[in-house]
Amino acid sequence: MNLKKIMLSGLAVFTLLGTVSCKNEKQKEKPQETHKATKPNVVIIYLDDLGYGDLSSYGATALQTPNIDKLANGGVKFTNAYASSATCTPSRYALLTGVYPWRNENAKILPGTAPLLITTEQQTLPKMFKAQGYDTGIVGKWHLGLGTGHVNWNEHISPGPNEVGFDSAYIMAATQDRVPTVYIENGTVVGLDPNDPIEVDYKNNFDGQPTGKDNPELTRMKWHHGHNNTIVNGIPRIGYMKGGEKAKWKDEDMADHFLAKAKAYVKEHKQNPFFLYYAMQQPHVPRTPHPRFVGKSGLGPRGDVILEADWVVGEFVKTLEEEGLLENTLIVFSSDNGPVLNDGYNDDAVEKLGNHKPAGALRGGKYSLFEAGTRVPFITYWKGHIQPKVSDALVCQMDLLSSMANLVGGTVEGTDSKDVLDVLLGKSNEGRESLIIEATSRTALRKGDWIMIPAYKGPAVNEKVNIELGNAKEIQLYNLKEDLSQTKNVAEDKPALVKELLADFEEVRGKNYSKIQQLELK
Ligand code: NG6
Ligand code: CA
Repeated sequence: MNLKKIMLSGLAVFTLLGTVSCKNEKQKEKPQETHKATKPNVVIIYLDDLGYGDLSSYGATALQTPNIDKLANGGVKFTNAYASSATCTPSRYALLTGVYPWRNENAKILPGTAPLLITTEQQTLPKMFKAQGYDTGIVGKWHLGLGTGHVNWNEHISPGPNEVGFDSAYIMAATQDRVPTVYIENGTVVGLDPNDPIEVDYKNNFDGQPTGKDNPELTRMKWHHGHNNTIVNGIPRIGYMKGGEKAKWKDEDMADHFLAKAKAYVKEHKQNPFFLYYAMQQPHVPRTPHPRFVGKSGLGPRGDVILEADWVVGEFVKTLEEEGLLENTLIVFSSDNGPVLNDGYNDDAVEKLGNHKPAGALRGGKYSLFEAGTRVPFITYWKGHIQPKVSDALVCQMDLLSSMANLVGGTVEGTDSKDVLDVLLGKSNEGRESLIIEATSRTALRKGDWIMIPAYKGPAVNEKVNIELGNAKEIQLYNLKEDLSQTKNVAEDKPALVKELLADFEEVRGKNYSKIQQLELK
C-alpha cells in the first residue's frame, strides 16, 4: 500500500470513528448528515453496445441525448477512455475485478448457462465497497455466468452476484437476446410458477417447441444471423428455453422495470453509503423500445432505445436529486463496448441510419481491435465536487477498482487496475501511460498517442455485422492524435518504435499472446 493510501484509509477510519462517536448526539436531528460528510455514494451506469458517437455530447447530431449530456457537460467528459474489451463479458469482468480479461481464458461472450466467471475468492469492486461499510447492489445485465455448471433455474441459483460482493441483485442472467428471458432477484427467478418449471439448453431444443428457424411465421422480429432458437414474445433468441411462462419478461417494459428497481434501490439505501451498478440493456439487440419511444428518433429501434436510455438516465438522476443525494453521489457513465448495427436481427438499424455515426470518427465497432471496439463514452459527474472538463487522459474502466478504493479508503492488491482517482475527479490529466485492449481474444497495445496492433490471421471484416475487425497480415501502427480514424498505417516508417512497442506488449502479454491467430512476426 502506498503512503497516500495509508493516509487516506487512516483518514477514512478517523472520519468514520468521528461519525460513530457523534452519532448519538446528532442522530436524532440530522440522520443523513453524518453519512453525507464521510462517504459518497457511487453509481456506475453502464450501457450495452453504446458507441463513442452515439451521444450528442460526443458529437452526434442525428439524435439528442440531453440527460446524459447534462452529466457529460457538468462533469468530466473523457475522450480517451476505454472498456477493456470490444465485447460484453470480458469488459464486465475487468470492470468488476480490475483484472485484464485475457488473463482468464473463459472471459468470452458467455451463453446463458455458463458458470460464474468470477471466483468467489476474487477481489471485486462491490467487495471493496462492502469492506468499507457500503451497501452494494446491481440492477440490470449480469452476463458473467451463474452457478457452477448445471443451474437448476427452479431453485436458488448460486453462486452469482450475491456471492461476489453484491448485497442485492436484480438481474437478467446474460443478454436480452439469450435465454433464460426472466429476471432473477437474489438467486431466485422472479414470478416463477412452480407448476411450470424452467428448462434451459444451449445445444438441443425441447420436443415440440417452435424455433425461429423452423417457425418464422411466429416471429415479429426477424433474425439475420444466429438468434433462431426459442421464440419468446415473438422474438427468436439464442438458446432453447421451456416453461416459466409467467416469469418471462416483457421486452418493451424492461427499461421501465430496471429503472423502477434502480430507483427503489436508491430510496431504500439512502441512509447508508451505497454502491449501485446499474447495467442497462440498451442499445443491445433485440432493440425493443417502449411504445412511448417508438419512432421518436427517426433512426429505427436502435435510435429509439438510445432515446429511451437517455430518458431513463434523466429519471434516475432526478431520483438522486429528489432524495437530496446528488451532491453526495459520484456517477460514472460508460458503455461495455462499441457499437454494432446489425447484430443478428433485421431491425432497420442499417436501413434507417441516415447520417448518424454510432462510432463517431472512430474506425471499426463492436468486436473490433480498431478504436471503435473499445473506446467508449466515459463520464464522471459529481455535483459540487467535479468541475466541468473535457479530459483526453488515457483511462480504462478496469481502473475504477483502484480509483474507487482510493476514494473510499479501501485497499486493492495484485490487479491490473490503476489508481487514476484524481483524473476521474478532474484534478489531474495524468492517466495511464499504456493499456492493452482486447477484442475477441486478440489484443493490442495503446501507449501514449500510439496504438500498435500485432499481425493477426482471420478475416479483415466480419461480414455478418459488417465491421472491420483489425486483423491484418502486417503489424499496424497508428498515431491516434494525428489520425484518430486510423487511416494510415505508419508501421513501415517507424521500425524502431514498432520494435519498442512490441517489446512493451510482449512484456505484459508474453510471447504467446495469441496462439491461434498470431502470424510469424518479422
Ligand atoms: C454474439 C451474438 C450477438 C450478441 C453478442 C454478445 C450471434 C450471431 N451474435 O454471439 O447478437 O448477443 O454475442 O453481445 O449470436 S455482448 O454485448 O453481450 O458482448
Ligand atoms: Ca455489449
